Amino acid sequence: MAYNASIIEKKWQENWDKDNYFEPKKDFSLKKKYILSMFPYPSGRIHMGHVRNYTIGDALARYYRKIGFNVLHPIGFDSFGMPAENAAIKHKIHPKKWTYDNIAYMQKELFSLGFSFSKKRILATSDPLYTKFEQEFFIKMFEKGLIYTKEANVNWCEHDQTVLANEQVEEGKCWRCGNEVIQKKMPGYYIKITSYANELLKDLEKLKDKWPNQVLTMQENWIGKSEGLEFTLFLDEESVKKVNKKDLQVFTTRADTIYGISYIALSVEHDIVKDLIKNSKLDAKIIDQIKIMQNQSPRERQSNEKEGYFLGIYALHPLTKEKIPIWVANFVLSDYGSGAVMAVPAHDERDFEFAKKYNLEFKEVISSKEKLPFAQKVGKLINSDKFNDLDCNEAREEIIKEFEKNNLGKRVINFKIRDWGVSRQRYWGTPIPMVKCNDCGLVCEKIENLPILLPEDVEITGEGNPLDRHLEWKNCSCPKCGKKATRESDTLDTFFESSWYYARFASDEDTWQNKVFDEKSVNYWLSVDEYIGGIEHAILHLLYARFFQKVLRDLGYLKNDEPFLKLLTQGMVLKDGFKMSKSKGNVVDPDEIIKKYGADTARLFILFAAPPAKELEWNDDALEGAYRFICKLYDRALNVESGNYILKHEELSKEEKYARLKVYEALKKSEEVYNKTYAFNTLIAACMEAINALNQCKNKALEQEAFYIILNILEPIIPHVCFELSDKLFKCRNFKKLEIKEEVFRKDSLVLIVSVNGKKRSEIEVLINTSQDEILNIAKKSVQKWIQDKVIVKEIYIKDKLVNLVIK
Ligand code: ANZ
Ligand code: ZN
Repeated sequence: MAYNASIIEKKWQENWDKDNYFEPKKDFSLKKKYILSMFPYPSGRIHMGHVRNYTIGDALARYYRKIGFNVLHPIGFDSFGMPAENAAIKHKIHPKKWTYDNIAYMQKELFSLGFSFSKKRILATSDPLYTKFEQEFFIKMFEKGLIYTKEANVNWCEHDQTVLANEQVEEGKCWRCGNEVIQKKMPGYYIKITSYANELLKDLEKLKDKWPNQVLTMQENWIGKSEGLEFTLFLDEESVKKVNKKDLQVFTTRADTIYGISYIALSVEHDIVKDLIKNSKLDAKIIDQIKIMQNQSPRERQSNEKEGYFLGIYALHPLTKEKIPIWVANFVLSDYGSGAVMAVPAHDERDFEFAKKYNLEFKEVISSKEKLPFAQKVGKLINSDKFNDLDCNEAREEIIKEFEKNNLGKRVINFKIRDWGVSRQRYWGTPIPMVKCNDCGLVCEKIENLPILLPEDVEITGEGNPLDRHLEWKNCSCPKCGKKATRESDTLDTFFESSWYYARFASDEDTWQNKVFDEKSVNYWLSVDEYIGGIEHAILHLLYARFFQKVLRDLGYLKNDEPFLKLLTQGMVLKDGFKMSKSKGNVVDPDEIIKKYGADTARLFILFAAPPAKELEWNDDALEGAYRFICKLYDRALNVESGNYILKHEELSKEEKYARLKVYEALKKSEEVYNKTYAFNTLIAACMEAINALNQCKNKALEQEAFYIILNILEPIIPHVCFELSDKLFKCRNFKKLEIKEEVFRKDSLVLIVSVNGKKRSEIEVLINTSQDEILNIAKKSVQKWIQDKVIVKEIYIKDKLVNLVIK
């Protein structure tokens, strides 16, 4: 009977369904594993990246189930977001219909791949129940002061007509559509991720060696902690008259270079700059130039050539009281530190370039043999008065202390991370549950009125937010005073939804209707033990979710500090060297592969082609190869005879012993791979080797044992065919943890070194258990030509290692 994937796969998928095979057990005394692959956006169809993501997760989930763990392996859909609206505009189909049709289709596709997901815990983040609890979180966070509104410059994508969070701007472009992002002043809701900056940074230590280093470093840099001195600079008398200000604040991480200041640089948005412009204290031409810079995005300013203008005012050096010129410069960020830099061109590269361009002074204050500028952190201070000769690290401390003692400044910690703006001016999202009342101001919706759902009768044109035009929905009564009021029409950033779905999954589905999390269940299942997903979320989702876990902990909902104990970031799937994508026109449709070869082939290929973290280059020949391997496995296994045979290791031939060794090597490898390295490709290779070695063997008992083990090891990877074969051969549907038999690794014979007068002359192979006398005889024969005519004065035998003959 030839291998027929479609019949076998359909049969086993039905069997698994019937038996609720993959539902998590509700017995919390069992040891658990929570295996989660990042949930998909319902874009329409699944792609190869999904197949890879879920195959890796599924292999782990099936492995842990097999060795006795209670496994939670859920799936859902991240179903709010822009593409649904874009489809609505393009195809005149309602975003809700588009989304839920896609979900239905993709769900079918996912289950056709045999993924062992729980079917009882499927959710979509656009479901009313999900919205209800999400809005509850929003209100709890607002009441706790973790959410606030402000009008600020935001990142705006003209193409998508919406605001973007800082994390969603990649190299100045929109993370979704790639359009250049512009700045726009707008009101919006912000979440205080900054108040968790320290903990988010500190807890990265808990993830060390469990998350890829690259991800940890990216998060560390994004949070961007730096410690330094913030001090007050006083303006000289003349300048005070010009700007009506006495002083300004400066932040430096290099207090040790304080005697090297040659100018002060202010950002284009600094109050002093605005003041000078307002009061026309600058040359009209310069004002025009500054205004041009003000209208540029921070990114544009940074990437342009260094540019600045002298402002005609001076500050007094805090220690020497010398006059220092104050400039405005495009390289100074307005929202970092205090938007002002003490420039030390001798030791800082940016300051150096600027000083060179405008012919400003250089003052060297750290001795070094290198050429300027050297942003070095070693060396002794020079030209620094009483701090001369101190090591610069030491000097940094001493100078901060001096400032603190004289009340001139203080030690501060600055973070680069900014609060998370979550307002989106779009329809297809979770409505922000807030109401604006003329009398009461901003009021939270009442918890008992949740969820506030989207109205469905909207017209989506791509212009403006349809919720703004839907007056019936927008006009409401104030939850506090009952008078006429209006709803907030912005919706939430979809990353708000994806920040807590993992915790919702951990809650018992029987309680989903009534509460967001049932305590026992979430305390048992969380944290996620293995999280698998794309590196593109290194900051974005993975930072937001870590933040949410801590917030939900502090609101009393959850217990742990971190959501994901281990993280595996899978590499991209490429074809012809490029990421598979619709726009490149190089996609391979998983459905086609399943139709032609079956799900098991797709899964085997994906795991065999590359280790999970590496890029995977699509290869049609390798896909064929995977298919042929499964056919061979199928044929070969069906030749294994049933019946009771007892395996006696001693009675196996040399080839058979070798084949058995290969089988057990694969078994050993499987433990290492599933528990530690995830190098499934090496495990598959080991199984292939074992099957090849078995080709030479006739022993029926050995064949039975070998195929029992191989099917067992491969079940997490190619489950359908393995279930089919084990059922046929062994009437077995439950794979068990296997034992490693040491006898297999025991060797029959030994190789010994034979030396004469300490010099190696030959090697001999002897059977284990050979007597010492016999060994000496064999050894002597092997070195005949060196010992003939000589007298052996001593025979030394070191067990299992060597024989040495001393001759005269
Ligand atoms: C003097 C100095 C000398 C500096 C030196 C560096 C090297 P991090 O480490 O990223 O926190 N700085 C301060 N505020 C700034 C702003 N708003 N825009 C641009 N640069 C700003 O960077 C801190 C350093 O960046 C500070 O230390 C300051 O320059 C500059 F050899 O002060 B430093
Ligand atoms: Zn009111």
